Amino acid sequence: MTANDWPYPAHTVFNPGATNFRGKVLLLARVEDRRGFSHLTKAISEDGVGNWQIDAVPTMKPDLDSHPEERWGIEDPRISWLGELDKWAITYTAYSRGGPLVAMALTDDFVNFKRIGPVMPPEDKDAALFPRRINGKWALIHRPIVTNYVPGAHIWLSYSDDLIHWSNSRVLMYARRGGWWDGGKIGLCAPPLETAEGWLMIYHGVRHTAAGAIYRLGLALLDLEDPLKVLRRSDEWVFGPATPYERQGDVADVVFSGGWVMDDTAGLLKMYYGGADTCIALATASISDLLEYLRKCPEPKDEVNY
Ligand code: BMA
Repeated sequence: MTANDWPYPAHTVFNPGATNFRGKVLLLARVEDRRGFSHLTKAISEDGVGNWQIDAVPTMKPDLDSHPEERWGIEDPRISWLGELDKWAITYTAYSRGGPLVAMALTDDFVNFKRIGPVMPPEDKDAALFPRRINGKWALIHRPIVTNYVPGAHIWLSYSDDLIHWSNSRVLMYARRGGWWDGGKIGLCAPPLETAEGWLMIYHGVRHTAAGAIYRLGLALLDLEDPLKVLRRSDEWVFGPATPYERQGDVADVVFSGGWVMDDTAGLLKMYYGGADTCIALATASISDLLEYLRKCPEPKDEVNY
């Protein structure tokens, strides 16, 4: 989908969250208006490929009266189904005057949203919840940025009893350095997916070049009961900008995924992503291929030498 498919004027549509919803696929797209601010709008499809039914008006707009931290828009949602609460949690970037932060909202119908509000202060984004408690706690992956001291944008994990208060924060995965495809800056893409072998994690890595940044995706596998234990991490990226709609647009050479849905009968993972911050695209992979690939990836014992 592009802005041309949208039922109301929009500059770009990209970086959607995704979930299975009442037997269909639901995307919550980031829609950027001509001021430059984003809101979220849902699109629903029977097969997750075509014939998208898009809301005629924005589904979730910044709520400036109660949530001034949403002043410059809400961006890049991730959707996690929380079976325990019978609700979906949406984690998104609220672009505040003090910088981007992680905010959270709950819904059971994608019509009404109950905001929990900011859960991580700036600068922090690329957050998603695990779908269930782990050892009695909710767990959130997020990506703060450090500009002084030791620069780098690494992926962190924090825990909570109530989804509101977060603590026990630890680095889950360091960005590599130097020439690596994920040297300097990494961030979670879609929410972690539970498999028999571990939590499947997909993340973006940014490589800064003379022509600008390249956003590509890599894979990792986390221990089911202690996700801080990274069992596998791909040395190589597995998905990068290749087609014209990934290479050209508002921000060239970007693939950025916020959601995937699993088709259990076909064993197929459908990954929805933004191309060049301008369109929404779909890529599929067989889950068994991904796990087989990860089994051959190294155990990341050697992080200090990245
Ligand atoms: C990141 C996020 C994404 C965007 C990407 C590339 O920092 O803001 O929304 O797709 O940059 O521009």
